[in-house]
Amino acid sequence: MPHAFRIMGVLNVTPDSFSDGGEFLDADAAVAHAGELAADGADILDVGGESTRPYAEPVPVDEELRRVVPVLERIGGLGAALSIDTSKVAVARAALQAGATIVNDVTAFRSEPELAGLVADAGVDCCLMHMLGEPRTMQVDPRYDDVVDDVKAFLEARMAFAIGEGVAEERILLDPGIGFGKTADHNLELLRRLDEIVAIGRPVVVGTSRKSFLGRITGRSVPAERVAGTVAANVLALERGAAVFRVHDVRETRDALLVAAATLAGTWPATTTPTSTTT
Ligand code: HH2
Repeated sequence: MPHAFRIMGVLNVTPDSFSDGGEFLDADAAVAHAGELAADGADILDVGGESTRPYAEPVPVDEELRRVVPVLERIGGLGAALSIDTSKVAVARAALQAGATIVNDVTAFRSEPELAGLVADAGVDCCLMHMLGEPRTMQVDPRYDDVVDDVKAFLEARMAFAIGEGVAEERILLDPGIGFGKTADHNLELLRRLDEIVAIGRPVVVGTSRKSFLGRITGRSVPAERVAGTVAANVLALERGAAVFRVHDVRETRDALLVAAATLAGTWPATTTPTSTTT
């Protein structure tokens, strides 16, 4: 189906995430928020215990486990698939045991290459994301020859690595890594030419949600005030073929993408029942 999409709701069990740090560090608060995200229409819940914001410090494995596992164990019945946002084998292994079926690695198996073997053996999905450098340094003067060509070549190489480690190609999702070692212009160029990433042939994930380039454009310095900017970016990404939308604001994103998809397709989405034909 053209422009089918899935929404990945962000569940950050962290004290320091850039837009919602500390809000859901407590397991009860995280579980309650997961329920809201699922009720709002999240198809996937992406649980993370380590912030990847610029200049973030790494989190020890024990602490990351302590944050995410108890939450994953309690949110499996919400009807959404569970994704673990981690680069660590030990965290991914525990998360898979606790019900996750997607490994979202912002380092695309560069941080711990053995993670590819775990994904292969478990037969689960993985998201491979582009990042220039690492969170502590990625926003220090990022440069590319051609950002889209460079990101595309990187993703193709990481996909080849994963397949070489035994991951089935149909289990791989790709993500250009909006905001990860990119200027605002790099992010805009990636979104404008997203069809070139889509052309690789795997479903593309986009994570624009509340990110700082939206604040640069709109003048909104508070991340939670960037929802409309997020929605605009995601609608255009849908038109260019993105398949999965990683967002904090599931309800607003879902409504916008349903309308955009219906407009692009010329048919009503199967998931909604129109209540009126006159308005
Ligand atoms: N962005 C963030 C974290 N994980 N994963 C993918 N695949 N794509 C993204 O764009 C992406 C991601 C950063 O957002 P957030 O989780 O809200 O912030 P933080 O890393 O500070 O927890």
